[in-house]
Amino acid sequence: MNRDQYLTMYAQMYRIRVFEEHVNELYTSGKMPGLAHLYIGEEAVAVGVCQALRPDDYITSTHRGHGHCLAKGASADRMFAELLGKAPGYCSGKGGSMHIADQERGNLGANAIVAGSTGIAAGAAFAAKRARSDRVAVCFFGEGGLGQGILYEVMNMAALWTLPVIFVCENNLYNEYTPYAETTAGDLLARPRAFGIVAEETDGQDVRAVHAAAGRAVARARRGEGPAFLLCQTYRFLGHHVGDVNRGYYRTKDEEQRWRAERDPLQILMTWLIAERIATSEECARVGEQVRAEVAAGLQFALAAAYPDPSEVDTHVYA
Ligand SMILES: Cc1ncc(C[n+]2csc(CCOP(=O)(O)OP(=O)(O)O)c2C)c(N)n1
Repeated sequence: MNRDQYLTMYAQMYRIRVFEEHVNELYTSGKMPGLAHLYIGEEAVAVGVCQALRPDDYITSTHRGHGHCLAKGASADRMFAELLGKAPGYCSGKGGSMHIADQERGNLGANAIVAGSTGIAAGAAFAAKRARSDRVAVCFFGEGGLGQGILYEVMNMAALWTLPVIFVCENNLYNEYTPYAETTAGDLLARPRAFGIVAEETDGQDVRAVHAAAGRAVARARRGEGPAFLLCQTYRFLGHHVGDVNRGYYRTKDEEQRWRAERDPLQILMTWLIAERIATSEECARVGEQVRAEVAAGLQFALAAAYPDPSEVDTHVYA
């Protein structure tokens, strides 16, 4: 990895952070319809994985999908437009936060059904294999997905058919308001391994660790060696969704403050870049300023954009 690649990873994580801060503000000030599940705190997972992918590789995403979409190369202006239901949005404003997709960059879509998109990713991997391309498909899912039957059907097929699919489990410790340990038995990595799938655990707050682990999984899949499973240990800094502001009944403020102070993925990368003399704190600050300006301009674009014409209400909604 060279300096530019590290700074790109820093900028991508920063872009997700700032985008989501705006989303939180849009929602709490009543400007955004629907609901949003923020990814703040988990940025290193999406960025570390997507930086190991090519533009023509596929991803599938979740209800907590803004970070995946931005990390795969989407731009903030059209994403804000989508969240606000505006015409220039990636799905003409008809998908919103939980159904955003960006086909041009291989993002086959967010999905509100827990683990629902694992089957779509395996399908994309199957298609890539049949077409004799070396594209791979990544499916992101939360550890709540470990309780869904579809994941096990998909892992079984992916292993049997040696599909180039990488299962990225984002363990942020909570399924909605329930600690995952109360719902999930046994050794998590033993589950994919039971199907013969190579599985690895990584520090989801350290973008370099995620990137290295994802790189290994992607290289195997491209060589035709089949699926892999990446367990990324992470934490969401905010609520399950934007309305989940009083979290005291399921986790403590102390715990949240500890993660923010000690395990912030942006801080971890910046500290390392400075310690290794790859970038100065001023250079990192400049990257942050540029990203802030770009995201703010994207928001203004979306706020000023038109809603879709009412005559289009039934276009793009049926296949
Ligand atoms: C099949 C299904 N069951 C229940 C829900 C309601 N639900 C939405 S998010 C969520 C918890 C998801 O936890 P996890 O998969 O760990 O993802 P996280 O929200 O932590 O990112 C649940 C149960 C759903 N969307 N889909």
